[in-house]
Order: sequence, then C-alpha cells, then structure tokens
Amino acid sequence: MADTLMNKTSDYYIELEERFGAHNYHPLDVVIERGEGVWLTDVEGRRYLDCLSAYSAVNQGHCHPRIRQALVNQASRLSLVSRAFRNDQLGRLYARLHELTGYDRVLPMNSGAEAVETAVKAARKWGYQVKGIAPDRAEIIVCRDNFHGRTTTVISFSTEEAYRRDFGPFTPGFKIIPYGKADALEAAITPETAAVLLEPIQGEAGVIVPPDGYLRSVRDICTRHNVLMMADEIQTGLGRTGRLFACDHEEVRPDVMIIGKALSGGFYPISAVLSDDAVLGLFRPGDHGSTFGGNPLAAVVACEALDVLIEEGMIENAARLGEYFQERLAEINSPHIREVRGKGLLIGVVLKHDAGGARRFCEALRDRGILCKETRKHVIRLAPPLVITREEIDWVVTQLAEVLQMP
Ligand code: IF1
Repeated sequence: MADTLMNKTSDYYIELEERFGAHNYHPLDVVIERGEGVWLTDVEGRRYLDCLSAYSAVNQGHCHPRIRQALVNQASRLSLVSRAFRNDQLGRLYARLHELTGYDRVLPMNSGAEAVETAVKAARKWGYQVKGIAPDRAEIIVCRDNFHGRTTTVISFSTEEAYRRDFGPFTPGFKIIPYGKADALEAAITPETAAVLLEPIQGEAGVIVPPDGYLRSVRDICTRHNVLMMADEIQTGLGRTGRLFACDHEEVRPDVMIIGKALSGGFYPISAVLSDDAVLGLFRPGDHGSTFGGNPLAAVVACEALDVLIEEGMIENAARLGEYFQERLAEINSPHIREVRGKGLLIGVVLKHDAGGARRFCEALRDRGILCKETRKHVIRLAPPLVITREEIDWVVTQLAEVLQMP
C-alpha cells in the first residue's frame, strides 16, 4: 500500500537496483525519469543538462517527437515477424542508407557489439573467398586501447584488462598495433591479413583524435595491400563529430562501415554493417542472422532518426557549436586542465594526473545540474545531444570553469 501511494525517492530506486541487479556498473547516483532534448529530469524533479547523450545514442536529443511518433505509429501496426518473412519497412531503410552513404548493401543487427561481430565475420569470409587466405588463417588488425563492445570475441582483442579478466579463453585471429601510427599498420600486414578494424576517434580510450592524415594513410595502405578498412563509427558516426561520419573529415571511404547507437535516436537498439557487394554480397541464406535484426519497428525508427538528423540540421550544429564549445573550454583558466581535445561535439577535457581524477568533477557538475561521465581516469567526456544551443554551452562552460577551481 505504502509502496503504491508514496512518491519514491532516488534512494528507493538505487537500493532496488543494488539489491536485485548484477553490479557490472557504478553509475552516478542520479535516477532519471524523463528526457526532452538536452534536458533530463530525475525522480525528485531536478533538471540536468545531459552531456553524455547515452554515449552518443541520443544525438537527436531525448525523446525526439518525430522519432517517438514514428515508433508509436509502427508499434500499433507491426513490431516483429523475424527474417523468416519479409516486412514492408526494411527495404525502405536499406534504400535510405544506400542513398545517404553510397554503400551497396546493409546488414541490420541490434547492438553495436553485434554489428562489430558481423563485420569480423564478413571480413573473414572475404579473406577466404576473395583474397584466398588459407582456411582458418585470416587475421584482423586492431588498435591498442580500442573499444568495440563486450562480447567474448570483441573483448578477445581488447587491451583493457578490466574488460577481459576472468572471461577467457579468447578468440584467436587478431593482431594489435598502436593507434595513430600508419607505419605500424603497414608493418603488421601479412598475406593473411583480411582487414583492419579501427575507431576514427577512440572514444573510450579518452577521446583520442589521431594525427591529421592518419585515416587517409590507413585507407591508402589498405588499398595497396588488398586489406579491408573497417571503421567502427558506432560512436563517432551520424553527426557526432560534425560530419555524417568522422572518416568524412579526411574524405576517406572505408570498405566496411559499422553504425549503431544514434541510428535509433536512443529509442531502441539498432545497428548495421554497410559495405559494397564485394563484401556483404558474399553472404548467403543461413550464414548469419538475428531474431530482431531488421524488424519493421527498428526500420521505421532508424529511417526517422536519420531524417531528423539531416532535415533538422543537427550535423551542421555539431560542427558549428562543437568548435565553439572547444574554443570556450580552451579559455578556461584552471590548474587542473592539461588539454581540451575532440572533434565536433565529441570532446574530452583532459585533466592533469594530480587533479584527483575526473570523477569528482563529474559529481560536482551533477550537483549543479550537468550530467557527464569520466572516461579513463583523467578525462571528462562532453558529448551533449547535437541539438544543444550556444546559450546552453555558455552555461555548461561557466559551471565547468567554477567546478575546475576546486582545490
Ligand atoms: C558500455 C565506452 C562509449 C563503442 C564503439 C562499439 C560499441 C561501443 C566505438 C559497442 C559502445 C559504449 C558501451 C558502454 C560504454 C560505451 C562507451 F566508454 F565504453 F567506450 F560510448 F564511449 N564500438 N560504447 O563506443 O556498442 O554493443 O554497447 O551497442 O558500458 O559498454 P554496444
């Protein structure tokens, strides 16, 4: 009785999660119940400006009305029939992605990690069937400090001990090289190399922007050695860095493009692998699949999420306001800041190692109504929805400047 009548507090929800959930996260203790645009509201009615965007899954802003309406409409018609049958929405998503990106084909999945797994399978298949690599010898090159997800194969090529500890044995067939060094890539390639998989900007590693020209060099090396270039743009893609894809900044077209997160505007897990016939054209019925991948609800949501991103000028906003945000951050005078880096609205404020870690600043910002998340120990990651305004950025900068005066 009391349970249903009382207005529950944050503590109630936190205790519930702690009691019954697996403890695989350590969230900031703020319990959100509503979102609109860049703003979130917690169960006590406090408002926060979201500077994380669910790790860039809500580039379009929380609960975007157009995407919400598309979802509701489709949910009242049809949600899922599986790929055993066709549905009347999936082809439209394929055509839209083709029109937008130029890639011949799409393979729809759900989570980002699943799309990465799909790309790994596609690269191996291409390695055997097209490049002629001997059976079970195909190798994929990845970068140190990568983040591509949490499945067993994907953590097999993680270099972060915390993500791997006690989860072995691991999947073989990956070679790890330093990020941002084109020479290292060229030196690592052998006749058994099928592909290189990388993030155009490393998010989890602390918003690491590679040197100018790196992606272009990777592209050239891959072309020269008949190796597939596979870009994980799950976090950097769909406008986050001020272009549709982060690779666009260097006019680079990867052979395989992996997207997720903002493909749904945060409503629903939707991911996809894009590539030309030479790679995705190799798949045959039965090779690969997913119960939910490519369902009509996902197709409708993804189409609307893409349309909103483009028609509402969000990519241009990310470019313009991202630059402004970074300029304003660079003006902050604080003994704790080592560097501000990023591209568009994917920004890292890097703190000095004696600043006591980024988390305490994130907690202080939460108390002032701004939600952000540290990445690694010393980086405050700022990645608001792409609909943020100049005035909102000014306010965030003011708050951040004050918080960064803490001893
Ligand atoms: C978590 C980080 C962000 C990704 C790239 C694939 C995936 C992700 C480049 C997997 C996912 C998330 C997942 C989330 C934290 C997070 C993250 F800090 F760990 F690195 F965003 F920055 N490729 N990134 O960034 O996609 O399967 O999750 O849909 O706690 O794991 P997913």
